Amino acid sequence: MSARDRARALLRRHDGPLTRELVRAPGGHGLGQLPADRVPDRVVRSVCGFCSTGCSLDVHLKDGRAVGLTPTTDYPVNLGMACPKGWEALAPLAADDRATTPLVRDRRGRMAATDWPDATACFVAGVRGVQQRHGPDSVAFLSTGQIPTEEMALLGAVAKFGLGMVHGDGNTRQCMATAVSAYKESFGSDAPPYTYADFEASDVVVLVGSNLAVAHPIMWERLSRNPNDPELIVVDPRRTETAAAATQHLAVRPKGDLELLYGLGHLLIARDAVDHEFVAAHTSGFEAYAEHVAAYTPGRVAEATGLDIEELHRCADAIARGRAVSLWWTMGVNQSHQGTRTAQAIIDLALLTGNIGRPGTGANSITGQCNAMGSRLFSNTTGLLGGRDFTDPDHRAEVADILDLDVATVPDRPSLAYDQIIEGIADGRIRGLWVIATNTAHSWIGQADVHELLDRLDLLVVQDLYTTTETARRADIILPAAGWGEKEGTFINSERRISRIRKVAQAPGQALADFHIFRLIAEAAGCGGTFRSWDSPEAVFDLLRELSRGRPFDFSGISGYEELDRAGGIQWPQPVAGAEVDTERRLFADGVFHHPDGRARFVIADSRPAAETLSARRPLVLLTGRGSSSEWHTGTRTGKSAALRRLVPSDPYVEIAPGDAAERGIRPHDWVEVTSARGAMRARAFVTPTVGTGRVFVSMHHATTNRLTMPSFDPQSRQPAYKHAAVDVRRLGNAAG
Ligand SMILES: Nc1nc2c(c(=O)[nH]1)N[C@H]1C(S)=C(S)[C@@H](COP(=O)(O)OP(=O)(O)OC[C@H]3O[C@@H](n4cnc5c(=O)[nH]c(N)nc54)[C@H](O)[C@@H]3O)O[C@H]1N2
Ligand SMILES: Nc1nc2c(c(=O)[nH]1)N[C@H]1C(S)=C(S)[C@@H](COP(=O)(O)OP(=O)(O)OC[C@H]3O[C@@H](n4cnc5c(=O)[nH]c(N)nc54)[C@H](O)[C@@H]3O)O[C@H]1N2
Ligand code: SF4
Ligand SMILES: [Mo]
Repeated sequence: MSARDRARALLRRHDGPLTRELVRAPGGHGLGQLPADRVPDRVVRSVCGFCSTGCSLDVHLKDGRAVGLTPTTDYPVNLGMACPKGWEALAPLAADDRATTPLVRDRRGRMAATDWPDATACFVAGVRGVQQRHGPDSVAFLSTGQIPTEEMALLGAVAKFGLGMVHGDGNTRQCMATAVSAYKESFGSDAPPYTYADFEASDVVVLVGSNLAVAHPIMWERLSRNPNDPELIVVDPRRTETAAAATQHLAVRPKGDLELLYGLGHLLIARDAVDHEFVAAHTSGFEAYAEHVAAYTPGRVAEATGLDIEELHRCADAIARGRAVSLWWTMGVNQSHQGTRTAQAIIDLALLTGNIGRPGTGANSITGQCNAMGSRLFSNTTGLLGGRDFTDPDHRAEVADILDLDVATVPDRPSLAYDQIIEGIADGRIRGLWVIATNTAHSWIGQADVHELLDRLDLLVVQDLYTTTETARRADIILPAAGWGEKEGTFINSERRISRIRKVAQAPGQALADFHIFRLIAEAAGCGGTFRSWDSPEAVFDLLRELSRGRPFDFSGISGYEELDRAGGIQWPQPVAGAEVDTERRLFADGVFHHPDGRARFVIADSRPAAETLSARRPLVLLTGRGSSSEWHTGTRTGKSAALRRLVPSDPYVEIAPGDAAERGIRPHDWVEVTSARGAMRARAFVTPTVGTGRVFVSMHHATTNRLTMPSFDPQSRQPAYKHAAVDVRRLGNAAG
């Protein structure tokens, strides 16, 4: 059979049917009031494809078509709730700008529609051509935390073991890299220890750099069900919706967290709030920690953080008194020039006070994307499949053995990280890039350079749902992908719960699940045989179970998809087949951590200044982040829902404090220009005291925000520091918008 015929045969098999099972009889949520054409004849259960909360959704099918959805009531995550994005999860599928055929740039520079055999042949010829001209390392890929684990694993395997790429990273670098490096060093493995029930079981909850009410609304709902009338301490320079609901809001100076956390350690030791038994039995490095924080006196910390000494004492008192203290962090910590050390200072506090392994406790990194947790284990980017190391010959041999590969195809060098790949484009080492389910041209830090660099590539392939993303518009080849709802696989949520997503709609035109696109590419590249056993998401799930065996996240005891369906999602680890397990489980109940000595480590460091200093010309700190619970990142999906669009401002806006606005003659709703040393953006002034004097906030959802951000990185995790840059704001004439 020719390559073209093989591709056609594969294609026929890939255009598979919708999920058949009747998961649950339709009912509940007022379905009786629906118009006749919306009353479902079947309901299929899936997990939401936006954030890492992992809410279960019952998708309504009528005559084989998805006509609506309702949040699942009997699911341990969301208990019948969903945020606006979850309710609108089907809307992005029907958009006009869906990529429906492969597109390849022709000789005259225009994108021309073609079929899959031709597009995959062009893809392979393009990749091979660049590799032949500039060396095997000159083509890299950028992947994502937003496709099923089975697809990520296949992508990483085809790219590295099939196409010979060495370099690949993903958007989880922008997001979770810091938590990964912090956990690995402190606990011995990447292991977020909590279960969502912990939100309800604490009597003290500390949120550091997390706007939970906006970014994780259903976790926020879980927290509001806490019956203990908990002390809620929010550490955020801004008075966010989350901070406004706190019993203590510590409006820390941006990037002052490390000093604050050491200052709290100092005060807790002074109060003898140390769990000596736990520290002695289960940790190492306490003496050095105690010595280190001795220097972080309340006076010094107040000075460094802009907080009052009384605020520090009040916070330490609450933590000291707490019986079950949980500490949670998100991007206010991870996206910092010293993110890893800051995350570890949070972990230090949990260890110090013995707040780990019990209900309502933990040092808990909240994840971002629906399957960032899957990408942390199986994306095969900077780490080898299953949390392994490319440079370790035993690890390479293990993977080759499980996957029946020639071990010589497994790279023995680690990959460049995202920022190094971008740098590689700048210095000519990287000439080809394959971008899957991420929108680099909008979301990467320091956007002005990135646009120019993407345009400089010999080959840019973008695999996305849409032809119109900032990145797709620069592509030489667009591979049209099916989206959430149009394919099968599993996600892993923030609390380590593995759940299924289901095919409830047909992808439009020739669009295919990423899984099938990777299979077609392997076939076109002549390495289809290597991946013969990877022939369905469920078959890959079996390979992943094998790859997990004996690792800290071992889920080899899950028999397969059918068991996931029956249990309604299962948290890792699950090493023993057939074991009766709780639906809500946390790690480290036995006090045994993943370092060889079984102990968790206190890690300490000195605080360093942020990369960019403020000046008379640029006296304001720029903070960026999520704007509302109705917007998702670069807006390619949420922007397609009329209902969600109505819930958000149509113009870009910048939050600025009343004093800072008055000083610049800026009135509410004026058009202004925000400028940094790298670029400028226009926005409406949203004059509000919540942002704090000397700071401005711009949401990441605007295409122009990352013109302003300053490319600087955490040295341990290489995560971008999106939340600190020096800027100024000036008023524009009112017609300026
Ligand atoms: N609606 C919606 N929800 C989402 C997403 C989305 O795009 N839209 N994205 C998902 C993803 S991928 C992620 S990673 C998460 C992110 O979830 P979060 O991290 O909660 O969201 P952010 O708004 O990025 O940042 C949180 C807060 O950090 C604060 N901050 C900035 N600098 C500092 C600092 O120096 N110290 C402290 N303590 N705080 C600081 C900001 O003011 C902001 O309020 O959200 C997920 N959920
Ligand atoms: N200034 C600033 N910038 C930031 C942040 C910040 O706080 N401030 N946060 C950072 C963080 S935490 C994150 S996670 C990143 C997110 O940044 P991105 O990953 O760039 O943002 P998304 O809009 O989620 O892009 C996902 C892309 O994948 C496509 N897609 C969706 N589903 C599928 C699928 O199933 N298959 C394929 N092939 N494509 C699909 C979508 O259409 C979209 O184009 O942004 C980072 N950028
Ligand atoms: S909270 Fe997250 S997982 Fe739940 S419905 Fe909203 S976006 Fe989806
Ligand atoms: Mo993220």
